Amino acid sequence: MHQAIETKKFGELSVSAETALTLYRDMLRARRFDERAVSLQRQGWMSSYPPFRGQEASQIGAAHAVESNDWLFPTYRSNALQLARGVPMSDILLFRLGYPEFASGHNLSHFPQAIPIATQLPHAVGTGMAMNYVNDDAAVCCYLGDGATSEGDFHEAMNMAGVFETPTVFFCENNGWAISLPRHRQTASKTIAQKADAYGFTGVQVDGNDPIAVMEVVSDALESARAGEPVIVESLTYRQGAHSTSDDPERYEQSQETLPEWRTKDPLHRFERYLRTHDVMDASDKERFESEIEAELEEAKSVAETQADVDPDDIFDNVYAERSPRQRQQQKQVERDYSTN
Ligand SMILES: Cc1ncc(C[n+]2csc(CCOP(=O)(O)OP(=O)(O)O)c2C)c(N)n1
Ligand SMILES: [Mg+2]
Repeated sequence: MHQAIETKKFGELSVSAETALTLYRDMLRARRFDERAVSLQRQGWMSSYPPFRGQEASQIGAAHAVESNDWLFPTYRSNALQLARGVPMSDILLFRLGYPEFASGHNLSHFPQAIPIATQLPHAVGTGMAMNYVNDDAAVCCYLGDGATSEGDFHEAMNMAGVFETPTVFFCENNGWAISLPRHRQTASKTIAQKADAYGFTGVQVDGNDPIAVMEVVSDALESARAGEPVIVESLTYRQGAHSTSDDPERYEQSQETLPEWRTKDPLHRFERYLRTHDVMDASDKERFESEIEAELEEAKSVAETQADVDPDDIFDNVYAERSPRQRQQQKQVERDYSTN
């Protein structure tokens, strides 16, 4: 039953030193962005933020595998992925401040972050069907968490992808948690990858703390998807921080299953040690990256702070062609709330 599952673990350096250094830089950049975003939220700068600390290798590895014309379907936790894909830091900050996505006009085959769990998956498969209809060789990579695999949307999307042979890669970041629910309470399946068996395609597990392994596995998966065989990649990673800045993991942490040490180790520190051992980078590279990233963060914050105030009325746009009576009622309520503040 499990022969469709392959496992790849941290191995030999199989990419050029230049690529490895770029992966490291992107991971460091994502880590510093995440730290700054949490700190800004704590200062009251934005109302909430979902940290991805611990998932940098997984997301940056996956971002480096997709081609520029491939379609991405991210979630609220995919900020590292979006940064590596070229979405400016200021766009992500502005989105958290309530502005529409991609305020800078970034437009690289990139769907908005899905906040409702798993709703992006049928959309991703539909986009894959569209690629087949128009004979476009772009593949579709959609991102989901372990918790999303309990949703009907996940199973419908997997089923359609298998039947219609859509060019879809399901990249599942298994970070051990769906808010306070540990992975072993989410599904009785031994692995998430094996769920592919039921839908007639391949499932692969990868060490999500190894950016090179993730990049290779996702590249292979995309190649297979382009040839008409979808793949689900289960990236074994770990959420080091809280689910969101409104969450307190100390209240449920003890319910975690026992995870092996490699799983909970810090991917950024591990990759840095690995690159230094292989003489791919030294302290001066890191210093240079740190100062470039700090300048970029400052610039992004000031871009976000100098935007015109967001118009609360925007939330009613792009829902229906014409506002329904209920929406008009809600709109009046918003107007009243804002005028009294
Ligand atoms: C349809 C829907 N149901 C419930 C929620 C509330 N919710 C927000 S995050 C989350 C857990 C998701 O866990 P997982 O898919 O593992 O992603 P992670 O947060 O770990 O990245 C839930 C249940 C939601 N956003 N959408
Ligand atoms: Mg999760």
